[in-house]
Amino acid sequence: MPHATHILTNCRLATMVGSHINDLGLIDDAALVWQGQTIQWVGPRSNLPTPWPQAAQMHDGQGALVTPGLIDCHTHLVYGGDRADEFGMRLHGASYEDIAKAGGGIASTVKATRAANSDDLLGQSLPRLDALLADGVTTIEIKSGYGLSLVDERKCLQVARKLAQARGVQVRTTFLGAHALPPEFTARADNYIEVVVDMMPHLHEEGLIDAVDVFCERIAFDLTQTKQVFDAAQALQLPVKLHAEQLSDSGGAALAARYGALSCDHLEWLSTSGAKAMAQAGTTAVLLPGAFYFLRETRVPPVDLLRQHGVPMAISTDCNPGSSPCTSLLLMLSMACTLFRLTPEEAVCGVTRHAARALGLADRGQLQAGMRADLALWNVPHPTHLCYNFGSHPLKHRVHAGHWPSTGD
Ligand code: DI6
Ligand code: FE
Repeated sequence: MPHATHILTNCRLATMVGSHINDLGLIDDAALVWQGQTIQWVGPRSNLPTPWPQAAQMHDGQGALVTPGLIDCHTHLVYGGDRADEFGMRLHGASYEDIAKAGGGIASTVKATRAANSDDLLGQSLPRLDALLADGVTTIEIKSGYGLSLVDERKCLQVARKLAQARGVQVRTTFLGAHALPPEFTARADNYIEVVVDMMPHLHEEGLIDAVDVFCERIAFDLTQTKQVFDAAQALQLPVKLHAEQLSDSGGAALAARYGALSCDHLEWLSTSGAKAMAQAGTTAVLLPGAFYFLRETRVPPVDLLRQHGVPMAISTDCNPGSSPCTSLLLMLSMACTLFRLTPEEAVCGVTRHAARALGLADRGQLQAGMRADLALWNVPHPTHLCYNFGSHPLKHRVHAGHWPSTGD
């Protein structure tokens, strides 16, 4: 049976298409046509060919603003337990790094994640996913990294895939075996990296890995260890990304750029040479204002430097229990503007067009013929409102893979 054709009118489109990397591509009184899960036509309603060649279902946008479905390109959404106790400890004076060094931090989430079975993990992760979907998210990246053994990493990646089946959302999985040193490898980081390298082909063969990431930091893995993981990824033709320069300038961004990384993420301590290397390699910068806020960092990522070198900036939640227990991508838009001084145009492009790029996905993040029909319809007049109001819930409808929500959705 041919796929149904849909025509949406009475709306303002923010297509994110334009000659400048941060163009909103606004079209007033627009029409958008899709068939199945693919956009066929986008433009002013007055230019819409009529009658449309196929019978079509008509949808009244009721004056909504329509953007591409949002993309949360950096999350650690699958984990067991929480770290509210550590939040309390930090308010009593301990630092994030102190807690990590004392065996808390990521290690405590690893313990809770290992103890949970798949169903528990799915049950704990679904409400977090649902909150993101209620913010108009249609694609989400989920990293492993709280299992840190073959069975537990597999379990987390499988849960990530199951989340996609449970809800109308696309999930991209990233293998972050090199997130932290598991307790059984204390003082044996090099041995653990060998284990990570060994896990990779198995998980890849099972179809569980779309990209590979490393936490390159003084409290995690160094440049040499990062390189070993990247070499293994490259041998499997898997794209890489990196948690780079979050707490110090470790030179991770330049290394990742040498591997043609899709993205370098965090980047508060990024140097000029790191930014240049990213620009040359076409690597996207993923900024994570939730982690900056929650850890009370004071050094903002060098946004002017990234602008100067034309490095596209994506924005994401970093949803995780330790440094960003956040499930609102819209809140990140507000924080990216207020804390990092991004313009609203940059911020909205950062959760659409540039977030797609950070995941290596060329078929979404913009509204134009040939792209996926992933849409978010908003009860606001202009994209700036998505950044300006914080704590509000302006989503009207979410269309994933062309599925118009039925009444009551
Ligand atoms: N950087 C982060 O901000 C998170 N992981 C990482 O590599 C923190 C994860 C956690 O504290 O549980
Ligand atoms: Fe992260």
